[in-house]
Amino acid sequence: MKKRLLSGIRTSGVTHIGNVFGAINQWVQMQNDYESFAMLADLHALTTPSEAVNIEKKTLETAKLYLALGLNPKKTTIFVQSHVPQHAELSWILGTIARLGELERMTQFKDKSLGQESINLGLFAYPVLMAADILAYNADAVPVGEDQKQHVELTRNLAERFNSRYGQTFKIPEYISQKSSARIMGLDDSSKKMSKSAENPKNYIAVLDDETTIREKIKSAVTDSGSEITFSEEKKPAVSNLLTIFSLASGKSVGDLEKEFTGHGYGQFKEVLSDALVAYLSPIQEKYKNISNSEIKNVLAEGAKHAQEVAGKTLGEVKKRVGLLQI
Ligand code: AQP
Repeated sequence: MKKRLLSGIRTSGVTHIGNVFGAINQWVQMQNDYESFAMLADLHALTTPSEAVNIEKKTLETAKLYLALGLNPKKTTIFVQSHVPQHAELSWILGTIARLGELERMTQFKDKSLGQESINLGLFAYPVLMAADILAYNADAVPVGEDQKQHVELTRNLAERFNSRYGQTFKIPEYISQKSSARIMGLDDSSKKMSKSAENPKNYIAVLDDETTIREKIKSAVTDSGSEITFSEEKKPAVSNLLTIFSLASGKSVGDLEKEFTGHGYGQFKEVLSDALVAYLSPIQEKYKNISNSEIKNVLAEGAKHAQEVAGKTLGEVKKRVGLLQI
């Protein structure tokens, strides 16, 4: 029997190359070997209301990007989180075994709540919902960027706690990431990750950015002191990030790129990097344009049906385990 994979993206902001290199490309590679579930996390988007604007439009846009980036609905169940009510139900049950202290330690919560006057319960409970997303499918593998590692660890802890309290129910999922792409940094600040909620759009390259925008953003990307194009996360974090992006977009190794640009300045390096990004993103954008709303809605309807079946089975088992009345 194939192992199961589950992952997802919040349907807020724009999908950027960090999401693609850090997460989606792994799902595309793994869909041949795993029974795969790719979620559009619209309930998670609601936890930051200022970012959750045009959520319906963004859900359709992100779903189309899943297809354009290579997810195949015959191999991957593509579905919207809010179409599968079992996620919220399981989240409530897991919330009864999660501890306040462990949720307070989540760095994403600390970062996102910093400076906020009032913090909503959803933002605090986000990692419990994420645990429910994963455990509802009894996923073996969760391919995500490094920023989500702590949430997968919490999921493992909750699964173990549930199993020991109520009997063996959940598999313990594994966090999967690729070292080279697990943390793409912002173009405007190489000490912070590239992020869809960044205030400055020059922080990221969106998958749907046009050629002019890509060139402008790369031109204004920060670099480091000195003029050599060499990889050193400590000494040259910004240039190292650009080399990583270049390598992922072109398929060339970082070492080969260092050799290719020995003796060249940042200006020329950035121009050729822009060429590589345009060449990488253009065919994806072309595919995206050709996917109609009705086509993607059909994919999501099919996906919801299958996801509900699988998650429904898990929920039935969980309710029995915790002792809720069955009729
Ligand atoms: N910079 C990144 N490098 C590598 N992987 C990344 N991911 C996100 N940013 C990077 C991975 O993409 C998947 C979807 O994440 P998301 O929907 O949370 O997108 P985001 O850009 O991380 O969104 P926000 O709102 O700016 O930040 P957070 O993370 O606070 O929600 C995940 O697998 C993520 O690891």
